[in-house]
Amino acid sequence: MGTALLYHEDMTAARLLWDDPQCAIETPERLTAALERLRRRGLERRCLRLAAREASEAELGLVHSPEYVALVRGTEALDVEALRELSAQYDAVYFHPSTYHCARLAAGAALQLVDAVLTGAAHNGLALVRPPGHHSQRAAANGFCVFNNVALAAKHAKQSYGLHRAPSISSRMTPGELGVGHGPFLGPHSGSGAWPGVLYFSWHRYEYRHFWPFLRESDADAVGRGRGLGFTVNLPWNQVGMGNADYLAAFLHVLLPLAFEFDPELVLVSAGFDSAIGDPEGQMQATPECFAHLTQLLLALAGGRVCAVLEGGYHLESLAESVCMTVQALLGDPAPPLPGTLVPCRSALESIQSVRAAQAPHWASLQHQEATLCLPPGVVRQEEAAPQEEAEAWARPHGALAQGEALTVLGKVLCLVDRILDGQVGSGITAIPAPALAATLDVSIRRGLFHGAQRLLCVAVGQLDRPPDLADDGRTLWLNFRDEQAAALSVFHVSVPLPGATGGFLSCVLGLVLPLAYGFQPDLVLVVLGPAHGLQDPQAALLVTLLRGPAGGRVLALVEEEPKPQLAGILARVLHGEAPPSLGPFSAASPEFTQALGHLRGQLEVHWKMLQVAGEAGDTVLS
Ligand code: X5A
Repeated sequence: MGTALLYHEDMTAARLLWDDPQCAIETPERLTAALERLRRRGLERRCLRLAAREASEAELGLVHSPEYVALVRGTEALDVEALRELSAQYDAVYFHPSTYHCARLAAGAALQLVDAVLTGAAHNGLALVRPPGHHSQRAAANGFCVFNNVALAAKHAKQSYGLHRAPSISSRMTPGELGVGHGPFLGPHSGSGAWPGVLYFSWHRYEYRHFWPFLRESDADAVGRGRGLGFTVNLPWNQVGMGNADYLAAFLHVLLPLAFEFDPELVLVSAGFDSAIGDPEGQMQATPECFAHLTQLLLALAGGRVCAVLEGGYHLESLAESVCMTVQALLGDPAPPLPGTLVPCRSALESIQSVRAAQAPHWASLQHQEATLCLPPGVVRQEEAAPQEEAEAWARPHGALAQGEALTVLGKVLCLVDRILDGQVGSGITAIPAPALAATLDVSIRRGLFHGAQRLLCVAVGQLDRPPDLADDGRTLWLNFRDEQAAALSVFHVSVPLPGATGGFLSCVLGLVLPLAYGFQPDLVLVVLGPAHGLQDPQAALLVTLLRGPAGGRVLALVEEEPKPQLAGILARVLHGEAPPSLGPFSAASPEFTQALGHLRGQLEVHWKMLQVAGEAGDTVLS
């Protein structure tokens, strides 16, 4: 098990044989640069290497017409003049005598990746392929694409594995181009019923339809038709220069709420890296680390069954780095922090607002608009603890920690906090005897700040009070889920009622906790599951998984020892990078809950910009 990496050297054979500025960026070096960098970083050898096979003509027929397949086959025998003539009949396409072979390998790699993941040979994977696929249509090449690799993968997953419901969500990481409007494929026309069970999400450079391929159906209000209503989700970018905060906001406020509600069994990613900084086609600004975060977020879906297939990406340096980041995340490594302050731009928020409005009728989750274990890269160090005298000194203000087991556990926790902040250990989890939990938390926060954490996020679930003499100086952000009213005592002290329904839980986590966490950029996250925390195991696992993102994986979970001893084990596994279990059937949040949460977000979004979901910020100011 692990991460599959699919590739075949033959896919570097196709190249442009004449002068065509539009097509010149789609070069064989794209693949070699990405692979080289994976090798240099030692990432390739951590993957399960699989040589791509050719898709059969029957398999291509899952999506393409026999006539079109025959036409592409015929290009193998054409001379340069004839190739050039044929290419000119399509928009932004070139054929080469090896195109048919390459395109069959590209499609075959996507199918093989799905096989590897759905048979359990791999957890997840990446297919490094060219030509790309997502622009191609049933009977036409388009935008450098010949066969629709990801559409074929989706059909194959449905047909060969009979995934019960919802086999795939497809998210393109490319803004570069179209992404939608591929005739009957993944896109608005899927509403005809051709693609039941597929949720299609695309973000793409659009610029109010002034960008290639200039399709009206790429806009946010194209949501699918008939039975497919709401299963096409288009997020058009109307300006270039979208960056990390914009992409992250799109995930937190559009893609992930819908995807968790959809609860897919498989995630297919049309991984276009023309959304990365420096790309001549995309003109966007996302830094490579962003792809680690986006991938990590997708891994929280579908039991982590994520299949990424390369599409665009034309800036070799940016492409190679971004591919490495994606693979690192697939391998379960913590994502490096996102550079800079995260503030989504006005235009991105307007796009997010329009897609949320267009999709709201179709998705309950949008209707709220209204035992000590140390984890990678360290070894298990169960025994390690701060010296007894030191633990005693830190325990002094708290009677509950004075002696016995509580003091022993405290010694371990102190050591763990230090190790995580020093980078010797990635993350940790400790079961704490119930009477000592609040005091241990208090001491952990102090120790973290003392040991050099600039910003410490504490997510406390259950009946836990914020340590009364903790300074409200912006170094600690205290988020408490407990059974009372939503309230923001300051922008660094927020209480949210405990959501009962999965929908309420997801809106809290995606719509409040993660935006605050990403905005705060903590050095350390403490997650505490205290008395009456009320979270089901999969909810606790998802919360902990998602909180790995904003703090470079530096998460310390403190869990009440009783009454659920198995919870610590589940959390230990997700901290190791395992996928969390599914939340189970979606249940919508209550209107009261939604309203309370909406009010709270409105109060906080002036300070915490990652909370925004509309072009105009709310007008309630909280200082
Ligand atoms: C796969 C891909 C872009 C075509 C752009 C034509 N195609 N201007 O990124």
